Amino acid sequence: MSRSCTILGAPVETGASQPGCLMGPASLRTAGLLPALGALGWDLRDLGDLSIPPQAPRTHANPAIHHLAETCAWIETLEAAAFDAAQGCDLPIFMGGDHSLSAGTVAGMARHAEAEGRPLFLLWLDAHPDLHGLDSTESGNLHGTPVAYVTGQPGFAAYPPLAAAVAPGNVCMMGIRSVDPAEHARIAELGIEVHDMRAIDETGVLPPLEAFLEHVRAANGMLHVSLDVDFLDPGIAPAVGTTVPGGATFREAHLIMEVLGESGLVSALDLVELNPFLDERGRTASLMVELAASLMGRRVLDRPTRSFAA
Ligand code: B3U
Ligand code: MN
Ligand code: MN
Repeated sequence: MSRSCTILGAPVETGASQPGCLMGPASLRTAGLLPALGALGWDLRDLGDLSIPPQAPRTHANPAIHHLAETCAWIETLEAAAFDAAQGCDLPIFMGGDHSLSAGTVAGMARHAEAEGRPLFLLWLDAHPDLHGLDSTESGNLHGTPVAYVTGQPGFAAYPPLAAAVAPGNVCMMGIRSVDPAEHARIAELGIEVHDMRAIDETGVLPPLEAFLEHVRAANGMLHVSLDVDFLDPGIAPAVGTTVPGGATFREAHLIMEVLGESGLVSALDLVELNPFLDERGRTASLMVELAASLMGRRVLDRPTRSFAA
C-alpha cells in the first residue's frame, strides 16, 4: 500500500531579515515537487498555501524584534495545521517560508507525538542553531528562535503557549557553522547534540546520522526533519538570505536524505528559507526538490534495504 503525504505551503517571510521567502512554496511547486513525489508512488494530498489575517503590530521589551504579531499568528496556524496533517497522513511536508515557521510545525508534531504516546526527535539541518530566546536575539529576526521555543526554553511568554515540548536531548543538529554567543551558551547548558561542519569534515555525515537514528529507533520515536537551505554550501544553493560559506556538499546532503528515507523513521519534513528572489535560474529550488525526492525514496539503482543494528 502506498504511503500518504500531505503537502502544505507556509509562505512566511516575516521571520527573516529580507523579503522573498514568501515565494518559496510557489518556487518549489514550479520546480516540480508534486510530480517528483507522485512519481515515487506516494499518495499525495496538496492542501495549498496557508495564510494569516493582517495583524496589529505588537512590541516587545527587546526593541530589535520585528513582526512579533505575524510570527505568533503563523505559529498558531501552523501548530494546528501540523497536528491535523500528522493525524491524516504518514508524512506531512511543510514548504516554507522562513525558519520561524518551524516553531509552529515542530510544536504541532510534538503535540501529535505526545498524543500517540511516542517521543518526538528533531534533526536540524542548518548553518545556524536557531536557539535564540526573545531576549537574546540581536538581529530581531525571529527565524533565529524556533529551536529554543520548541524545546520549552524560558522567555517565550510573548509566543503562543507550547502544548508539548521536544526534549533537548532528542535534538540533533548538523551543518552548524554560525553560532552567536547566547546560542553557544545554550548549546552547552542544554547539552544539545551538535555536529558542526568541523565534525562533519572529520567523520563524514554517516556515523553521527546513524547513531542518532539508532537513538530514535530505540525510543520508538517520531522524527521531524527541518532542512534549511543554508545547510547547503552556497555554491550549490545560492537562494538564501543568510549564506554561510563551507556548507554541506551535494553528495553529503543527498546521502543524508537517502539514509533518512531508508530508516523509515521520518514523520515530518520542513523545507525552509528558500528565497527565490535570490535564486539562479531555479537551481536551488530544483535541488531542494531533488533532496526531498531522495528522502522519499528516489534511487539511482535498486539496492538492498539498508540494515540498521537492532
Ligand atoms: N543567529 C543569527 C543569524 C541567523 C539565524 N538564522 C538565520 N540567520 N538564518 C540571528 O539573526 O539570529
Ligand atoms: Mn534556520
Ligand atoms: Mn540557517
